[in-house]
Amino acid sequence: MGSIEDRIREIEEELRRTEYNKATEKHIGLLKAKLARLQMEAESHRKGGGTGFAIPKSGDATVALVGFPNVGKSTLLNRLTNSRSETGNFAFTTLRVVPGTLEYKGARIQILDLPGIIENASRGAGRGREVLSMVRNADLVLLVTDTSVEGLDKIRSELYSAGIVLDRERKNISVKKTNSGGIRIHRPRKLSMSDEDIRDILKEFRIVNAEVFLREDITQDDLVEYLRGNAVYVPSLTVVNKVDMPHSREELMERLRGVKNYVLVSAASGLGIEELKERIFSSLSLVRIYLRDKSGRIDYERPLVLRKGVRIEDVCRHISREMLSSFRYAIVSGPSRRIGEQRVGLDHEVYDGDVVTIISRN
Ligand SMILES: Nc1nc2c(ncn2[C@@H]2O[C@H](COP(=O)(O)OP(=O)(O)O)[C@@H](O)[C@H]2O)c(=O)[nH]1
Ligand SMILES: [Mg+2]
Repeated sequence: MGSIEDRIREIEEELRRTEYNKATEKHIGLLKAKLARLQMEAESHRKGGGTGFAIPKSGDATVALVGFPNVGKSTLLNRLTNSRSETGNFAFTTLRVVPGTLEYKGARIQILDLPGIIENASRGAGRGREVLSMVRNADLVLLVTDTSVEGLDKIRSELYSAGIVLDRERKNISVKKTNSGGIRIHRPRKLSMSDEDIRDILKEFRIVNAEVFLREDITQDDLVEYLRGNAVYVPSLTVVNKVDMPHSREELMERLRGVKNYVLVSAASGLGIEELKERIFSSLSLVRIYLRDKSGRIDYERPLVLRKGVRIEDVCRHISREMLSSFRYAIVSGPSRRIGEQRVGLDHEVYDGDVVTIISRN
């Protein structure tokens, strides 16, 4: 039996060799569980470190540019933001994380240009690990490539190994370990996994006594991610750069088959950049709230920018703690209110473009 790293490599190799079908599905699930557990083990052996890269989040949201060297990330950052990131026609120009700010429709969006994600970054090669830890904190990942559309799968799987799950939501799962009684499973009405599948995966994580609560349909991946415990779920947008260069449109479309969310741009000429800004903005699901002050003035320049799903309570909390404790009611007009104005309480959900007046007790 070799080192943990060797065993990780072996399993990855086997996963690559194994074709996915109904007959191998179960086996693949178990391999992934084993892989996740080994990765956890390897993680705990490694030193923390890597804080040299940390850049504090700023603005209303953070977007990470991820891609192989030379696809044009730095050029793109310069095009989108006020920053001046070094560009050059050779690999690894960007050795540090370079932040910039995109101001768009009243929102301030932090964009991070990250050094190229290189092979096996998740296992600690090069400075990839630090880069990946920055990606974990992002609200949106831009997968940058050129018209060759190479490496997207590679990057996705590197991110996945680092616990960054793209374009899926966290599932409602909870596993409470018990001292005895075996595995008890509370199944939702519809569940594609059998009790045996669930037990086998738990066993890979050395769990033999537990209560498992599932409130929606899940897959093996969802369960492994939960048990591994470090998953973050981040949306992504694929940016195909350098479309100003000669290329076959037909072949490009063929290569992009199966890529759901993409934008074609040229960072060099500016082509597609406005559309990209709009897509970044909409992918972040930001909610801009315009506050009306006591004198009735509305600041249309500087909205409060929060995330979809926020309520009046969140709006108050963002203004100040006192605002929340002295809250009487709020008056809302705009998209969340069909006609005119409405008096609402703390529970009221606000929508992008709402105008809000907070009425306090004093
Ligand atoms: N033709 C063309 N070249 C580009 C474009 N964007 C970047 N480049 C060039 O590609 C090379 C690598 O760009 P850079 O931004 O340093 O890539 P990075 O390594 O991903 O940060 C440089 O020579 C850029 O001038 C583009 O849209 N079109
Ligand atoms: Mg660069």
